[in-house]
Amino acid sequence: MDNLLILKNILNKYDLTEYGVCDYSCITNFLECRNAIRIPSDCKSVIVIAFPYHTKTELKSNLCNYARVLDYHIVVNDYLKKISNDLKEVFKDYEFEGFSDVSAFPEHFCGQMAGVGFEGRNHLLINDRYGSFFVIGEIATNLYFEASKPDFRSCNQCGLCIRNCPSKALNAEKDDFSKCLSEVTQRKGELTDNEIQLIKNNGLVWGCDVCQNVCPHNKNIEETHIKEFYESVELNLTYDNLSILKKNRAFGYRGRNLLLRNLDILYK
Ligand code: B12
Ligand code: SF4
Ligand code: SF4
Repeated sequence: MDNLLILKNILNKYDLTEYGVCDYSCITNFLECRNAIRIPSDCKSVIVIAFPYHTKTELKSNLCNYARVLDYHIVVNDYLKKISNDLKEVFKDYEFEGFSDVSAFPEHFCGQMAGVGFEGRNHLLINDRYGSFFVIGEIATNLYFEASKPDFRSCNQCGLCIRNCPSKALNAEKDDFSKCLSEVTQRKGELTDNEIQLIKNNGLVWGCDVCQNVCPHNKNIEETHIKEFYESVELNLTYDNLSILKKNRAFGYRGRNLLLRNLDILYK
């Protein structure tokens, strides 16, 4: 059987339909990451997979969408391990190494090259089925898979993400992600008065989804079918559930003090 068909059958087993393959040789913009040593030395292909996480609730929340569900690093890496094991059973002589987020791969770029989605002006990758509400996981391998067709479509360039960005990180002149509310909520140490006000005005303890919520490509998208996500929704981080959520949410790694600081900004 053809390599791609075997891959398709394995991913179908996990109901993962939005994926593609990017040639390793086309990646020149690697990020600095301690995990880089796990990339197979004779790597040929990168299998890029979209993991949708939106649970479509309209209720008010003090967390961005991905932070309302089980830590995607745990969930995605678990899927990637299972998929890698399945692949290894068929292709015994080859290596398969999974990564997500904590990765030397520039995941936007790899996703675009693998045809998983196109780049939005808000810097997020947009998929026809799930909009931009998915995280990316990839498997690097020294087995050659034929590369997918890259997705060079453009978003509709309506400018809504720029006009609504609360921190002006997205800017018609020049974007500056050091201002991004998502970045501010995870920055350790003292925040400036403006940054404190930004957290207060937006009512968010962790992350920001404004540039996704306003995007027309996110209308009528499908919600997640990944049970680890839809079964674990917790809308708010509170003083009471902090100890529990710290253990299994993507924000846990930043530590209790930072989360308490953000809660205090909002509620004290
Ligand atoms: C650092 C980081 C951040 C930083 C900086 C973000 C930034 N845009 O620079 C902060 C903390 C602000 C952040 C915030 C968020 N992040 Co983040 N982040 C990352 C991380 C770890 C590295 C990104 C990076 O530094 N890339 C390197 C720089 C050079 O790339 P770049 O700025 O995107 O630019 C390159 C290309 O993308 C391209 N490019 C840039 N812009 C454009 C535009 C067009 C039109 C085209 C064609 C190309 C292009 O050219 C550049 C040169 O190579 C990635 C994971 C990873 N390993 O890739 C996740 C990642 C990008 N983040 C992700 C998410 C979900 C978010 C948030 C939505 C989380 C939230 N809800 O709060 C926000 C969204 C903010 C935003 N609008 O981008 C997801 C994106 C999923 C998706 N569908 O696209 C990723 C891929 C993690 C994952 N595993 O899924 N993030
Ligand atoms: S995540 Fe929020 S602050 Fe950051 S660019 Fe998007 S809208 Fe702006
Ligand atoms: S809000 Fe408009 S400009 Fe921004 S990413 Fe979506 S379609 Fe593109």
